[in-house]
Amino acid sequence: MTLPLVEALHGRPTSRRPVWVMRQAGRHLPEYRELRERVGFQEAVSTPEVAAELTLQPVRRYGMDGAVIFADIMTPLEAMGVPMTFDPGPRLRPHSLAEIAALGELDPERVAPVAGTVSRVRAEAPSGTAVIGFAGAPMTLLAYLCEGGGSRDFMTLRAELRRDPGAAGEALGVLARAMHTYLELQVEAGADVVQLFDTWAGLLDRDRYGALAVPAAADALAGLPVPRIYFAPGAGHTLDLQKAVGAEAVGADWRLPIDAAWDRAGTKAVQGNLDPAVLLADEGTFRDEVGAMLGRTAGRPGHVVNLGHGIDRATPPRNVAAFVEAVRNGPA
Ligand code: 1CP
Repeated sequence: MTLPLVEALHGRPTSRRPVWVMRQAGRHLPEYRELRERVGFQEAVSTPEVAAELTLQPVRRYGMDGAVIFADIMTPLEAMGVPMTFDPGPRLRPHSLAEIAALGELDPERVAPVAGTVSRVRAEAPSGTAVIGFAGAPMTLLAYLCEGGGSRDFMTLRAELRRDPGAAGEALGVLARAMHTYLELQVEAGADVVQLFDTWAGLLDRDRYGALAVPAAADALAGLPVPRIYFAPGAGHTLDLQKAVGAEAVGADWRLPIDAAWDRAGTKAVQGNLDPAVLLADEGTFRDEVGAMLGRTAGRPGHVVNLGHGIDRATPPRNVAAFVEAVRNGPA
């Protein structure tokens, strides 16, 4: 059975436009919050039965074309020996570039629970639903490691990239190799698609983005035998550089019209790009915006419908259902 999500990522025509939502397996869902009252975040990620259940909750509820594995971009770093907690975002000790380069390789055994989740989800998901594996892009992982957690502007990262670009390149190389291993493992376990999240790379200027973030992301994705999505929100100023990552698709945030973002990137496929805030509005309002977005790519195979970033946790589930229905009833 062909998967609409996979077909679209190859730029081939599909009978329906595939749709899924970033952060769909999370806090906007009452069934997620109910389960998380009993199970901590890290325990959920490292228990394949629980992680598979959380992955499948939104698929059952909405009939999404993609099931994104319940884990975090920081999960493989924990497996590489970086202690952290989640509150709700990751918190860890700030690391020097030399310490990051010394993290070495990822031992696949230590991320075996994620592989277990992937194979469970592949076995349990509806046959037309693609299983989406993912990793954090090296630059975004470097940002969390240098800073010791989330930050509005990741000033430490931006300073470190200038202080010692050579050491930054080495640290990125180590992270790229580890994420390549991690993604390979997910593909072997049954992932049909992979996505690389470069959430913070958009904070960089074009020079550093092109010289450091792009080659590291390309190395993480090189040679994987499934279609690949590269997503760097807030990075419209680098869309023309993103093609060199080598992914079949780029993710587009909501800041540019989807066709403009797609043309700038010049990739086979594009994913996005409704503003997540739209789903907080009333249904009449967002139906118009969904229609306008679909109209911009009508008749052009290769559009995977999604939001321009993760779903907001205050989003009413009925609006997500209405969004999926509007896509299904829209032009192919
Ligand atoms: O309390 C909770 O429920 C924990 C919140 C949470 C969840 C549900 C975190 C902590 N991570 C996750 C799951 C998660 N994270 C998924 C799988 C579920 C899905 O997508 O449906 C994925 C793909 C991620 C990826 C992720 N984690 C990104 C990249 C995506 C993006 O939105 O740009 C980033 C930047 C993170 C870091 C992170 N982990 C958690 C939080 C709250 C954050 C972001 C905020 C911060 O940096 O502090």
